[in-house]
Amino acid sequence: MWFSVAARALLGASMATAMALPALDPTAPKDPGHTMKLFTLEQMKEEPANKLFKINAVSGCSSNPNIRFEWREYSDSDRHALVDSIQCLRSRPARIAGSNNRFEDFAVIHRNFSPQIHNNQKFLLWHRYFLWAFEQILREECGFNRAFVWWDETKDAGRFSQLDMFSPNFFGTMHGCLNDGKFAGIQQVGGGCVSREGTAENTAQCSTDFENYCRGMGNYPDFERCWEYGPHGYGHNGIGGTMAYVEISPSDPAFYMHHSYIDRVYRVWQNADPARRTSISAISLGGIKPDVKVRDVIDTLDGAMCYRYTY
Ligand SMILES: [Cu+2]
Repeated sequence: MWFSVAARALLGASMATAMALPALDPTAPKDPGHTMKLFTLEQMKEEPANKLFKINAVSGCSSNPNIRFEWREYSDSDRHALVDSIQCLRSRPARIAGSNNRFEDFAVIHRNFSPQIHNNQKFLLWHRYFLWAFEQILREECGFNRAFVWWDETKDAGRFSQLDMFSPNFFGTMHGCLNDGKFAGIQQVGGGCVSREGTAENTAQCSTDFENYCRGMGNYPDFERCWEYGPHGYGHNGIGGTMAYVEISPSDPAFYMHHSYIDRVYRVWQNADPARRTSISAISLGGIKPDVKVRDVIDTLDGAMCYRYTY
Protein backbone atom coordinates (compact mmCIF):
# COMPACT_ATOMS: atom_id res chain seq x y z
CA MET A 1 0.00 0.00 0.00
CA TRP A 2 1.36 3.40 -0.98
CA PHE A 3 0.84 6.54 0.99
CA SER A 4 -2.37 8.37 0.32
CA VAL A 5 -2.01 12.08 -0.06
CA ALA A 6 -4.66 14.76 -0.03
CA ALA A 7 -5.89 16.13 -3.32
CA ARG A 8 -5.97 19.51 -1.63
CA ALA A 9 -2.36 20.29 -2.42
CA LEU A 10 -1.52 23.95 -2.35
CA LEU A 11 1.25 23.82 -4.91
CA GLY A 12 1.59 21.67 -8.02
CA ALA A 13 -1.28 19.32 -7.23
CA SER A 14 -0.93 17.13 -10.31
CA MET A 15 0.79 14.26 -8.50
CA ALA A 16 -1.78 14.23 -5.75
CA THR A 17 -4.94 14.36 -7.75
CA ALA A 18 -3.93 11.23 -9.61
CA MET A 19 -3.93 9.23 -6.36
CA ALA A 20 -7.40 8.44 -5.02
CA LEU A 21 -7.80 7.66 -1.35
CA PRO A 22 -8.27 3.89 -1.01
CA ALA A 23 -11.59 4.14 0.81
CA LEU A 24 -13.10 6.01 -2.11
CA ASP A 25 -12.14 3.48 -4.76
CA PRO A 26 -15.15 1.17 -5.36
CA THR A 27 -13.05 -1.22 -7.44
CA ALA A 28 -10.53 -1.79 -4.67
CA PRO A 29 -10.45 -5.46 -3.63
CA LYS A 30 -11.84 -6.18 -0.22
CA ASP A 31 -9.21 -7.09 2.31
CA PRO A 32 -9.72 -9.04 5.53
CA GLY A 33 -10.31 -5.75 7.34
CA HIS A 34 -13.74 -5.59 5.69
CA THR A 35 -14.98 -8.79 7.27
CA MET A 36 -15.77 -9.46 10.91
CA LYS A 37 -12.80 -10.75 12.83
CA LEU A 38 -13.85 -13.61 15.10
CA PHE A 39 -12.31 -15.57 17.96
CA THR A 40 -14.07 -18.56 19.50
CA LEU A 41 -14.28 -18.52 23.27
CA GLU A 42 -11.41 -21.03 23.37
CA GLN A 43 -9.23 -18.88 21.10
CA MET A 44 -10.10 -15.82 23.12
CA LYS A 45 -8.91 -17.46 26.30
CA GLU A 46 -5.59 -18.26 24.63
CA GLU A 47 -5.03 -14.68 23.47
CA PRO A 48 -2.48 -13.01 25.72
CA ALA A 49 -3.92 -10.35 27.91
CA ASN A 50 -3.62 -6.85 26.58
CA LYS A 51 -0.26 -5.63 27.73
CA LEU A 52 -1.28 -2.15 28.66
CA PHE A 53 1.00 -0.47 31.11
CA LYS A 54 1.45 2.90 32.60
CA ILE A 55 4.57 4.91 31.91
CA ASN A 56 5.97 6.06 35.20
CA ALA A 57 4.97 9.66 35.51
CA VAL A 58 7.99 11.89 35.19
CA SER A 59 7.76 14.33 38.05
CA GLY A 60 8.71 17.86 37.22
CA CYS A 61 8.35 17.35 33.48
CA SER A 62 6.78 20.70 32.91
CA SER A 63 9.68 22.51 34.53
CA ASN A 64 12.44 20.48 32.94
CA PRO A 65 11.36 18.75 29.75
CA ASN A 66 13.72 17.11 27.32
CA ILE A 67 14.29 19.36 24.34
CA ARG A 68 14.41 18.31 20.69
CA PHE A 69 16.68 20.42 18.52
CA GLU A 70 16.19 21.11 14.84
CA TRP A 71 18.72 19.38 12.56
CA ARG A 72 20.41 22.71 11.73
CA GLU A 73 20.83 23.46 15.44
CA TYR A 74 22.28 20.03 16.07
CA SER A 75 26.07 19.86 16.27
CA ASP A 76 28.14 17.56 14.07
CA SER A 77 28.99 15.63 17.21
CA ASP A 78 25.31 15.17 18.05
CA ARG A 79 24.50 14.17 14.48
CA HIS A 80 27.20 11.52 14.48
CA ALA A 81 26.14 10.26 17.89
CA LEU A 82 22.57 9.88 16.61
CA VAL A 83 23.57 8.02 13.44
CA ASP A 84 26.01 5.83 15.38
CA SER A 85 23.35 4.87 17.90
CA ILE A 86 20.90 3.91 15.14
CA GLN A 87 23.68 1.85 13.58
CA CYS A 88 24.27 0.26 16.98
CA LEU A 89 20.60 -0.76 17.10
CA ARG A 90 21.12 -2.57 13.80
CA SER A 91 23.85 -4.64 15.41
CA ARG A 92 21.69 -5.69 18.34
CA PRO A 93 19.62 -8.90 18.27
CA ALA A 94 15.97 -8.83 17.28
CA ARG A 95 13.28 -9.35 19.90
CA ILE A 96 10.28 -9.37 17.58
CA ALA A 97 9.28 -12.30 15.36
CA GLY A 98 10.06 -11.63 11.71
CA SER A 99 12.80 -9.11 12.45
CA ASN A 100 16.53 -9.51 11.86
CA ASN A 101 17.80 -6.95 14.36
CA ARG A 102 16.67 -4.49 17.02
CA PHE A 103 16.33 -1.63 14.51
CA GLU A 104 14.08 -3.80 12.32
CA ASP A 105 11.91 -4.61 15.32
CA PHE A 106 10.37 -1.17 14.93
CA ALA A 107 9.61 -1.61 11.23
CA VAL A 108 8.08 -5.04 11.87
CA ILE A 109 5.87 -3.68 14.64
CA HIS A 110 4.88 -0.78 12.39
CA ARG A 111 4.02 -3.22 9.60
CA ASN A 112 2.02 -5.46 11.92
CA PHE A 113 -0.02 -2.57 13.30
CA SER A 114 -0.27 -0.71 10.03
CA PRO A 115 -4.01 -1.09 9.29
CA GLN A 116 -4.88 0.20 12.76
CA ILE A 117 -2.57 3.21 12.87
CA HIS A 118 -2.98 4.88 9.50
CA ASN A 119 -5.94 6.59 7.87
CA ASN A 120 -7.58 7.21 11.22
CA GLN A 121 -7.35 9.43 14.25
CA LYS A 122 -4.90 7.21 16.09
CA PHE A 123 -2.29 8.06 13.50
CA LEU A 124 -0.67 11.06 15.18
CA LEU A 125 -0.75 9.63 18.70
CA TRP A 126 0.52 6.18 17.78
CA HIS A 127 3.42 7.62 15.78
CA ARG A 128 4.20 10.08 18.56
CA TYR A 129 4.63 7.18 20.97
CA PHE A 130 6.48 5.09 18.38
CA LEU A 131 9.04 7.86 17.80
CA TRP A 132 9.46 8.46 21.53
CA ALA A 133 9.94 4.72 22.11
CA PHE A 134 12.60 4.64 19.37
CA GLU A 135 14.43 7.46 21.13
CA GLN A 136 14.22 5.64 24.47
CA ILE A 137 15.57 2.39 23.01
CA LEU A 138 18.49 4.29 21.47
CA ARG A 139 19.24 5.57 24.97
CA GLU A 140 18.63 2.36 26.89
CA GLU A 141 20.27 -0.12 24.54
CA CYS A 142 22.81 1.90 22.59
CA GLY A 143 23.94 4.55 25.05
CA PHE A 144 22.63 7.54 23.14
CA ASN A 145 22.95 10.41 25.61
CA ARG A 146 22.32 13.60 23.64
CA ALA A 147 19.25 15.75 23.22
CA PHE A 148 16.98 14.35 20.52
CA VAL A 149 16.44 15.93 17.15
CA TRP A 150 13.71 17.12 14.81
CA TRP A 151 13.74 18.18 11.19
CA ASP A 152 12.06 21.33 9.88
CA GLU A 153 11.15 20.04 6.44
CA THR A 154 9.70 23.37 5.33
CA LYS A 155 13.26 24.67 5.04
CA ASP A 156 14.02 21.91 2.53
CA ALA A 157 10.72 21.75 0.66
CA GLY A 158 11.36 20.75 -2.94
CA ARG A 159 15.03 19.99 -2.30
CA PHE A 160 15.32 17.36 0.40
CA SER A 161 18.18 15.72 -1.47
CA GLN A 162 20.35 18.83 -1.02
CA LEU A 163 20.20 18.73 2.78
CA ASP A 164 23.40 17.51 4.41
CA MET A 165 21.32 14.98 6.36
CA PHE A 166 21.16 13.06 3.08
CA SER A 167 24.89 12.78 2.60
CA PRO A 168 27.44 10.01 3.14
CA ASN A 169 28.29 11.72 6.45
CA PHE A 170 24.89 11.00 7.99
CA PHE A 171 21.79 9.25 6.59
CA GLY A 172 23.17 8.53 3.11
CA THR A 173 22.29 10.08 -0.22
CA MET A 174 18.89 10.15 -1.82
CA HIS A 175 19.00 8.24 -5.07
CA GLY A 176 18.50 4.50 -5.52
CA CYS A 177 19.60 1.77 -3.15
CA LEU A 178 21.21 3.19 -0.05
CA ASN A 179 24.87 2.43 -0.66
CA ASP A 180 26.75 5.16 1.15
CA GLY A 181 26.97 6.43 4.70
CA LYS A 182 26.69 4.37 7.88
CA PHE A 183 23.59 2.59 6.62
CA ALA A 184 25.06 1.46 3.28
CA GLY A 185 23.60 -1.87 2.22
CA ILE A 186 20.68 -1.71 4.65
CA GLN A 187 17.79 -4.02 3.72
CA GLN A 188 14.04 -3.54 3.91
CA VAL A 189 11.91 -5.66 6.16
CA GLY A 190 10.65 -8.37 3.81
CA GLY A 191 13.63 -8.09 1.48
CA GLY A 192 15.21 -5.77 -1.06
CA CYS A 193 17.43 -2.79 -0.53
CA VAL A 194 16.32 0.32 1.31
CA SER A 195 16.03 2.83 -1.50
CA ARG A 196 15.11 6.49 -1.98
CA GLU A 197 14.04 8.59 -4.92
CA GLY A 198 13.85 12.20 -3.75
CA THR A 199 11.13 13.58 -6.00
CA ALA A 200 11.02 17.36 -5.76
CA GLU A 201 7.33 17.63 -6.78
CA ASN A 202 6.35 15.71 -3.68
CA THR A 203 8.78 17.20 -1.19
CA ALA A 204 7.69 20.66 -2.40
CA GLN A 205 4.39 19.92 -0.62
CA CYS A 206 6.20 19.87 2.74
CA SER A 207 5.91 23.62 2.59
CA THR A 208 5.26 26.41 5.04
CA ASP A 209 2.02 27.13 3.15
CA PHE A 210 0.77 23.57 3.57
CA GLU A 211 1.87 23.43 7.21
CA ASN A 212 0.11 26.71 7.96
CA TYR A 213 -3.02 25.56 6.18
CA CYS A 214 -3.21 22.45 8.36
CA ARG A 215 -2.36 24.41 11.50
CA GLY A 216 -5.39 26.57 10.75
CA MET A 217 -7.73 23.61 11.23
CA GLY A 218 -9.95 24.17 14.24
CA ASN A 219 -10.53 20.58 15.30
CA TYR A 220 -8.53 17.39 15.58
CA PRO A 221 -10.22 15.33 12.84
CA ASP A 222 -9.67 18.09 10.29
CA PHE A 223 -6.09 18.74 11.42
CA GLU A 224 -5.29 15.03 11.49
CA ARG A 225 -6.67 14.48 7.99
CA CYS A 226 -4.85 17.52 6.61
CA TRP A 227 -1.59 16.55 8.23
CA GLU A 228 -1.65 12.80 7.50
CA TYR A 229 -2.76 13.06 3.86
CA GLY A 230 -0.89 16.31 3.29
CA PRO A 231 2.76 16.88 4.19
CA HIS A 232 3.07 13.53 5.98
CA GLY A 233 2.15 11.58 2.85
CA TYR A 234 4.11 13.86 0.55
CA GLY A 235 7.23 13.56 2.68
CA HIS A 236 7.02 9.78 2.53
CA ASN A 237 6.37 9.71 -1.21
CA GLY A 238 8.92 12.45 -1.78
CA ILE A 239 11.79 10.63 -0.07
CA GLY A 240 10.29 7.74 -2.00
CA GLY A 241 11.47 4.18 -2.48
CA THR A 242 11.16 2.36 0.84
CA MET A 243 9.64 5.41 2.52
CA ALA A 244 6.73 5.36 0.05
CA TYR A 245 5.80 1.83 1.10
CA VAL A 246 3.54 2.45 4.10
CA GLU A 247 3.96 -0.71 6.12
CA ILE A 248 7.74 -1.07 6.03
CA SER A 249 8.72 2.59 5.71
CA PRO A 250 10.56 2.57 9.09
CA SER A 251 13.10 0.29 7.39
CA ASP A 252 14.69 3.58 6.28
CA PRO A 253 16.24 5.46 9.22
CA ALA A 254 15.03 8.67 7.54
CA PHE A 255 11.52 7.65 8.69
CA TYR A 256 12.32 8.88 12.19
CA MET A 257 13.52 12.24 10.95
CA HIS A 258 10.37 12.70 8.87
CA HIS A 259 8.12 11.73 11.75
CA SER A 260 9.91 14.12 14.08
CA TYR A 261 8.60 16.90 11.84
CA ILE A 262 5.10 15.40 11.80
CA ASP A 263 5.09 15.18 15.59
CA ARG A 264 6.52 18.65 16.09
CA VAL A 265 3.82 20.34 14.05
CA TYR A 266 1.16 18.35 15.89
CA ARG A 267 2.59 19.77 19.12
CA VAL A 268 2.66 23.29 17.67
CA TRP A 269 -1.00 22.90 16.66
CA GLN A 270 -1.75 21.73 20.22
CA ASN A 271 0.07 24.72 21.70
CA ALA A 272 -2.49 27.02 20.09
CA ASP A 273 -5.31 25.76 22.35
CA PRO A 274 -4.93 23.88 25.65
CA ALA A 275 -8.05 21.81 24.87
CA ARG A 276 -6.07 20.18 22.05
CA ARG A 277 -3.81 18.62 24.66
CA THR A 278 -6.62 16.81 26.45
CA SER A 279 -8.89 15.59 23.67
CA ILE A 280 -8.42 14.37 20.13
CA SER A 281 -11.88 14.32 18.74
CA ALA A 282 -15.59 14.13 19.08
CA ILE A 283 -17.63 10.96 18.73
CA SER A 284 -20.04 11.79 15.95
CA LEU A 285 -23.40 10.33 14.96
CA GLY A 286 -23.56 12.61 11.96
CA GLY A 287 -26.00 15.00 13.58
CA ILE A 288 -28.57 12.54 14.99
CA LYS A 289 -27.39 13.75 18.39
CA PRO A 290 -24.66 16.29 19.13
CA ASP A 291 -21.03 15.17 18.85
CA VAL A 292 -19.54 14.23 22.22
CA LYS A 293 -16.12 13.58 23.69
CA VAL A 294 -14.89 10.20 24.90
CA ARG A 295 -15.19 11.48 28.45
CA ASP A 296 -18.92 12.05 27.87
CA VAL A 297 -19.64 8.41 27.13
CA ILE A 298 -16.93 6.39 28.86
CA ASP A 299 -18.85 6.48 32.18
CA THR A 300 -22.57 5.87 31.68
CA LEU A 301 -23.27 7.39 35.10
CA ASP A 302 -21.07 10.46 34.77
CA GLY A 303 -21.42 12.15 31.45
CA ALA A 304 -23.91 12.95 28.77
CA MET A 305 -26.09 9.85 29.14
CA CYS A 306 -26.75 8.88 32.77
CA TYR A 307 -28.08 5.31 32.79
CA ARG A 308 -27.41 1.96 34.44
CA TYR A 309 -28.47 -1.63 33.93
CA THR A 310 -30.75 -3.75 36.04
CA TYR A 311 -27.93 -6.24 36.62
CU1 LIG B 1 3.22 4.87 9.97
